[in-house]
Amino acid sequence: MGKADKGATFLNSMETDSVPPGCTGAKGVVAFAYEREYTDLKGVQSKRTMAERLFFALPVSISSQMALIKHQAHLGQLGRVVPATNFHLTLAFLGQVTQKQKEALIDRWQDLEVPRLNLTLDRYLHFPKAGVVCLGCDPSPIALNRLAAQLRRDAAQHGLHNHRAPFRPHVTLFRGVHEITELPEPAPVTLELNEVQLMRSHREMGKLIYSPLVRWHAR
Ligand code: 2AM
Repeated sequence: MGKADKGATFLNSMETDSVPPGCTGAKGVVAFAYEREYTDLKGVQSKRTMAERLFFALPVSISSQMALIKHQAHLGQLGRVVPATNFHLTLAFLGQVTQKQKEALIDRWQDLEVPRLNLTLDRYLHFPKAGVVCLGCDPSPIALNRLAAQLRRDAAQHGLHNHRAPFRPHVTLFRGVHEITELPEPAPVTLELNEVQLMRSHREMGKLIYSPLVRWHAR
């Protein structure tokens, strides 16, 4: 059975056109990513490597993006506003992934099963170390927890990012927020979740771009 027949949709060709000048790479390989979002990764991003910064995430529909934009407006200038096109719910951050690791990863997750569920985000969260303010929820539904745990365990077992903090579903609204006094009670937003994406994070002309490489749909 071919890869696409098994439920995963591959979106590689779009990626290869955006290799920055001066960067060599075979088709499908993109050569660098150097954002600095999290302190524990400082030092590794500023090198050019034949690896990509990848993560598994759930996309946010256009209607939910609209609701989240209202939350950003409601909260005001807390920090750098995350553009709506970059909204996502991270399941597992993988860190820098080589081409070989990426191929093996996609192979292992051919038959990834995506739960279909509604997730209500009902509280603002501030993660001071990461400097982000998010809309999130607690506790996480069992099906989502299980999926995040599987992806995270697999990543750690294969030499990729090892999450120490527990999974806490959230969509990041602001970055660069290190001090905060109090956050109000939010109006809840319900996300309809039915798709997982393997995402690549990179910069183009200084702009942070998240591009889906593979998509899996709930059946
Ligand atoms: P978040 O905004 O949902 O927290 C791509 O870099 C995405 O991976 C980020 O948007 C962030 O998701 C998540 N991420 C980046 N570095 C991370 C880290 N060290 N630990 C956990 N998640 C991280």
